[in-house]
Amino acid sequence: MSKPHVLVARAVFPETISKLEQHFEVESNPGDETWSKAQFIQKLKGKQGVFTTGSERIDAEVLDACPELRICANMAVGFNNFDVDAMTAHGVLGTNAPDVLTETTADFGFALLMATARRITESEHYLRAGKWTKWSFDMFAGSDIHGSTLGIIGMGRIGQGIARRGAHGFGMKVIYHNRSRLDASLEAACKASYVGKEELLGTADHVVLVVPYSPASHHTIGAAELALMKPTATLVNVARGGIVDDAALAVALRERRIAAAGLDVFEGEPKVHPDLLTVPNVVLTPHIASATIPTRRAMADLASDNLIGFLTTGKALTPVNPQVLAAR
Ligand code: 8YV
Repeated sequence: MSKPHVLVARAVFPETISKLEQHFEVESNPGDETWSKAQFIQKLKGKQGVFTTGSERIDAEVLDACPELRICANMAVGFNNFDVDAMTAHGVLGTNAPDVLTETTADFGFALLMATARRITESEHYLRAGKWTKWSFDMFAGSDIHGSTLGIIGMGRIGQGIARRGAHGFGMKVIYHNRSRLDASLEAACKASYVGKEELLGTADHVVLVVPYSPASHHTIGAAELALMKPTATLVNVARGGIVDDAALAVALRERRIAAAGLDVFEGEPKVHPDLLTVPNVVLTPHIASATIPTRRAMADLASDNLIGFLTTGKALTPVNPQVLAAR
């Protein structure tokens, strides 16, 4: 019996390709070439599965052009690159890679918060530029983390990880806003209190965004929300580009309407709004929150296990549209 055909859309660990090759005829992208949508569709034609990394859009155009496709396995917890309704209508399963990146991403969210509040990169740039000729009492004075109020918008697994770090490690008071309130035991574990979004924005010293992207969460933070924040507050986005209106944020930072921001994700990334590149009070990182080798291996393993499980036995570990499994 011939093996199913699978496309791996981006460069990944060689071991991931070897593992997939035990089960499938694999076409991969070892040079990590950037494919246009037309090239992607051309390569995907005739394949039953695709390994994606979160940046390849799977929509009706792709699905109509590739009727043999049965599964798209994302090496990412976020799956806003999937048009889930169109996939379900075409009987195509989507899978994501949750849990395995939770603690690594929460570590990074906290690191970005600390770098932002304590002006670590801004002061390093100053030193590297040879501008440090004399110490002064208020040089790069930032804001405290310990004992401050941490406001988390989006209290899923990663949000809870950041809350636990803040409450237990740094004695922060944690408030959160989420589509639905957590049950009492989870709130107790995170020492977190549920508040409305406006109250959170007006109260928190540090606001961290960990909400999934959808049309409903587009520009969760825009000019109006930034205006509610304290002028001393910081904002961190480790969620998705588009959750923050980057142009409005650049204005708020330049005019010091908030103190600082830390961004790992951007609207239209890898492009970054040019105004963000010129304001000093923002820490910018290139979407690396889950980037440790053990975690990226675990994400690649989970995505490949989903492909192997579904195409060989009809089962998947982490489906995002399980109705496709139920309909089989
Ligand atoms: C990924 C992420 O590394 O998992 C996610 O949703 O944002 C990151 O962990 C990125 O999407 C590329 O795979």
